[in-house]
Amino acid sequence: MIKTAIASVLAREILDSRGDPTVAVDIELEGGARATAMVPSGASTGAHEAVELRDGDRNRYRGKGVLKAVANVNDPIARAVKGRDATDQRALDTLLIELDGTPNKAKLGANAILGVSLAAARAAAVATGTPLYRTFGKGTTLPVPLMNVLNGGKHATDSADMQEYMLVPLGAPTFAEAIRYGSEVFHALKDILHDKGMGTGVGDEGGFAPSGLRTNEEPIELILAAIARARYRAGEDIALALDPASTELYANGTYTLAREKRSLDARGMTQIYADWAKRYPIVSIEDGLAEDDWDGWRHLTATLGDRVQLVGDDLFVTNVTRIERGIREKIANSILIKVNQIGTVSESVDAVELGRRAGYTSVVSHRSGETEDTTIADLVVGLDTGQIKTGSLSRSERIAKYNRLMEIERELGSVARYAGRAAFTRVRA
Ligand code: 2PG
Ligand code: MG
Repeated sequence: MIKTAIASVLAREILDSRGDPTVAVDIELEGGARATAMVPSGASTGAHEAVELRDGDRNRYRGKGVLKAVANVNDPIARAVKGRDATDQRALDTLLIELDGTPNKAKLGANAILGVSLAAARAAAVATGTPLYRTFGKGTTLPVPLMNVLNGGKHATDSADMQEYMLVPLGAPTFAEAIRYGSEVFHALKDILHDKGMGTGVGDEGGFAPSGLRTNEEPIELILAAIARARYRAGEDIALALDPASTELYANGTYTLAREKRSLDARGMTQIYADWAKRYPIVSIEDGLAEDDWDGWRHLTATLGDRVQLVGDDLFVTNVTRIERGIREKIANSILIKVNQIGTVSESVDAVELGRRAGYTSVVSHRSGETEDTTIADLVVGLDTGQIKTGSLSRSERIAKYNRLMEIERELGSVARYAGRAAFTRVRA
């Protein structure tokens, strides 16, 4: 008997941070090791993501139940993976991909497949007594957190059109200090919003979601004021990152900023980013243009790609085929890594490695619908990508990842290194 062979796999329906159903998978290995993984879920999803299987039965959870995905784990997948070695992630993931047999995991569901892939990784770590991050790679770098302290777009009701305004504490000496910087600025921002009579309720990722913003630039000014109030130096201690999630702003060749009653083409949007990048310490812009606006992206990359990290999220969907096209056509210079966009651990690793060979950075990312699962914290350390995006400084499904990273930093002790400014290879020192 191999102790790390899979003995049983059991899925169940749980709730995510938005109160919508998602998949949890419990795995037990022959030697008795057990682990659970929980699958995240997006709101501003890309059209080219792997399929998230939902039941569609309007009488349960408004159609969002995941009983079909659960059943797919409990029967065809469980039968196929039983007896397989959980420590051979690549072989297991290949088996899952073949069992599904579609290019986008439409048959079994990426939510079913990912639950098994993640749970196997976690169980293998337990069985072998290895820290989870070690099962993903040799990295000892703690990532710079991209902290989404102001939520707009699909993650809030009446806030900015653009989805995410993030703190980037790249000047901190350690990860734990980066968290402190972020927390202090988060609270300073709350005070500023309160003083201005603006709301201090939070959106899906724990950042403030004030109504009454006049422009999409105003959040930047508010955040810079918060950085100053917390006595940090903007650009030196803390830079900024944006995720406009502009696929959501796009229709028929036009980007609409409803709050400003403005419509722009890709060049107009690029102009805005170029102007902001000149006036503000912005080091990273994700999904500055829409998922299939390749021409626009080419222009954006040619205009800003030498100065600003340009991250493809909906553009690349953690999919090597789309990333390969991007590299070939000189589009973007960084990849957002979301495990549920592609559906297995191994394919996520492939995306990072492909990017690395082409000089693209990678940002490991949560989804707006999250759980208490912290696997991505270990993934980013093991893979050594140097950047993570996992939300604001509130809501425990976000904080759980930060707490896990602080634990890893302590555990690594003197070999731990904080990625800091060096993680942003496009940004001049
Ligand atoms: C994004 C993500 C995570 P969602 O656009 O980057 O912040 O949002 O999970 O809703 O796609
Ligand atoms: Mg995004």
